[in-house]
Amino acid sequence: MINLVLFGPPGAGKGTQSDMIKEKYSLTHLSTGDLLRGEIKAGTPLGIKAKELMDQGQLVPDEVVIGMIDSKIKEHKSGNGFIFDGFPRTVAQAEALDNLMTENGIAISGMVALEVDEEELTKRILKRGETSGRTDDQNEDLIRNRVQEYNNKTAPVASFYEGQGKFKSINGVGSIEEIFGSVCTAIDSL
Ligand code: B4P
Repeated sequence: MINLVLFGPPGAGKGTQSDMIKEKYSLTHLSTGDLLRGEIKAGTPLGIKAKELMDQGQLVPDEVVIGMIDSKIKEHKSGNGFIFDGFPRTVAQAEALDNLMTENGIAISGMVALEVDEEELTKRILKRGETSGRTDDQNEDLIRNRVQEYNNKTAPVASFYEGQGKFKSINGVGSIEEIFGSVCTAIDSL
């Protein structure tokens, strides 16, 4: 069983790589971004609140995303394992994830981080914004806010896994296939 955290700043390619990783290793893909966009589309009270924050480039409260992940872990824990994409995004979320995994008799195998510089991230997100319809993808100020939220609140999550000896970092710039090769090497070494 592999339980992987795929990590990196907004637009680093977490969603792109997750789609390929889940096929190769037959994992359950849990993306908090996708789950939140599902709530927005369904017009739920949670989705309405989340949209307000996401449209400002801010994180959604920890208890909301932890609650969503809790029910998904319970639902899929008998599978081959999980790929967590965009979660945990704060140290509080990382601690909660460790507790949820323990409660369910499983554990995180490791974190793989995609390293991408801010100029490249901005370029990718603006390009995606041309077709994604995502309101959080469409202007540079908003993207800067998202990167700032990442630097302040999310980057420390890497040290959390480094402290547990479960951290691997790879270059996230290059072709999607090249990066996938490096991701697989990192996963196989966990
Ligand atoms: P997410 O949905 O997680 O979005 P993301 O960080 O922008 O995307 P990702 O890194 O997956 O990029 P992608 O592969 O698509 O989060 C959105 C928002 O939801 C957050 O800002 C926050 O408000 C909220 N949220 C989500 N989870 C949360 C949590 N746990 N706690 C609190 N709030 C939370 O790649 C981006 C683009 O680059 C794509 O167009 C792709 O085609 C392109 N690309 C990918 N790889 C490339 C490569 N190698 N070369 C060139 N382009 C590439």
